[in-house]
Amino acid sequence: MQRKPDNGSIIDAVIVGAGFAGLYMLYRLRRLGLTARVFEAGGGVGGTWYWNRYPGARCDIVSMEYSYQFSAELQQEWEWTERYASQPEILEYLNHVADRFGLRDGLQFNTRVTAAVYDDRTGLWNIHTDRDDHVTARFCIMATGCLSSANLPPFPGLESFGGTYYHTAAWPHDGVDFTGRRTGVIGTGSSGVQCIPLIAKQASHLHVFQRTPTYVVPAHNRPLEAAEQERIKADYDAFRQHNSLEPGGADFRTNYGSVFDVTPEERERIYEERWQSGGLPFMGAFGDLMFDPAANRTAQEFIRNKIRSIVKDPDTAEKLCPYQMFACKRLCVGTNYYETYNRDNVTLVDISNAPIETITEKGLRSGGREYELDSIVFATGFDAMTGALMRIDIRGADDVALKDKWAAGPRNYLGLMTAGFPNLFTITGPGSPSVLSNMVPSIEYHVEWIATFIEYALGHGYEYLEPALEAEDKWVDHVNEVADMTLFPQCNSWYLGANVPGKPRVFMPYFGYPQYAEVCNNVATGGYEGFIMQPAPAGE
Ligand code: NA7
Repeated sequence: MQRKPDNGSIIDAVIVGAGFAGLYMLYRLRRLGLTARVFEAGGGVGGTWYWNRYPGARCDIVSMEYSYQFSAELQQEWEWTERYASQPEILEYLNHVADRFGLRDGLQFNTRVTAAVYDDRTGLWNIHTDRDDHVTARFCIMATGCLSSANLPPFPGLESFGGTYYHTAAWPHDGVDFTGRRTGVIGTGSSGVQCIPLIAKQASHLHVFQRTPTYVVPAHNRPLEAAEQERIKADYDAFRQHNSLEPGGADFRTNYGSVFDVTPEERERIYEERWQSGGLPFMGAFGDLMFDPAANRTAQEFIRNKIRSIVKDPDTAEKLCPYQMFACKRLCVGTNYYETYNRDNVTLVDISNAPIETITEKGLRSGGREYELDSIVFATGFDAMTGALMRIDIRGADDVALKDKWAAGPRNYLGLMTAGFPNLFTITGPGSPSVLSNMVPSIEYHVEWIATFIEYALGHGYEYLEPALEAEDKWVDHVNEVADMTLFPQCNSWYLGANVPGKPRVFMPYFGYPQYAEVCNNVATGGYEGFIMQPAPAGE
């Protein structure tokens, strides 16, 4: 059913989401002289950084890289205080960006987009919200984020729980005090790894319920020295340019040589050096780590040995040892993570063979035993990459639902547009480097690409943009071929949708930021090959 727009006028674009992507998209469209409105479910800017306020929440990409580069002035004037920015600091940064670039009047908070419906007659999108907004726009741009739809598995009995419970991705704004509380954390991905050491310091006892152990490398977070910051700022462009050529678009100091080019002693030395310097660049130690299982096993063994050397109780250490491919689930970056299991008030419960049967009034039951808890923290992750899109009733040409088109997994061209949904863009959607890259440069790349495409199209009298089905099919095949060359698809990760029961098992991100950017640059400079561009439908 068609509904009338609230004010009868047509705007150029609706943007869904006010995180890094939505804010910058608004800025770029305004610079083109276009009208745009941003709807955001949260009560402020920030996207995933608005919601994920759990103790210890911080980015695992260093702050000098996890930041916008579109404005040289912004880059120069903003001072990060730590090597890895905490959630509050990132939120402060995004609020500063919203103010500095005068974006606030384009943002509408506490408003969830419920439906986006394309009108074949007019070539316009009708966007509806839970606050009864009905807006008509030429373009609909999904800046909905990759990790924004929280995954709370349907544990039976949750409603009977007599204590308090929280999801890491919907954390109370005034914080939670676990002092004196018997607490359980379910989940040991990045969120669990970050919050467990801090909750352990407060709780009277902490039970960690672990289904799959993950590889955790130390962050070695520290204050960011002024000299270090100044050195980068002296030639920020060169720093950014260098990083954009890395596979993940971030400075992993990638060594493209093989694990087997060096002696076992040299390999150990290199791993140790990476372990001591900390963070995700551990993945850059050798070029074949994510391609050759034998190479990968050497990193696995190094980390398992580290766990055994840190964790005093051999039984607990063994339970913490992962055996899946290293980093094929997102590598976690922690602070005192393994050390926390040496505390007397922390117990690791291996639920790999004894899933949580039910939440009870007093706690939860697993393996036939009841654990009494005052608080439960669900660190159970996200319906990643597609979850936020699927929550919106998106209908394209001929009233086809995106849910139906993507029932067997997402399909699109360049991760940017999907056939049958004209003028609908996704920023860092599946089929693009997104979560396998430094998100902020990937977002900026997409925003600039989309803005340039829209400018080009409107300049040529085209108001109808859609990828050709053939181009889309080829791109989907290519994304899969590239993924299959790597070890990433080889374990149950959220990259594959494996963490959400019933979700189709498809590897969603594209591996290789520089290669991806090259393809997209060529498509643009070649006159947008693979896209259908036409004048707007005549309408009524
Ligand atoms: P993740 O990485 O998806 O981790 C979720 C954790 O929750 C993981 O250990 C899961 O075990 C566990 N989980 C999920 N469902 C269940 C059930 N039903 N029972 C027990 N345990 C469960 O999410 P995060 O929030 O930690 O991190 C997401 C990304 O945010 C991260 O990768 C960074 O990019 C930032 P599993 O491994 O599936 O066996």
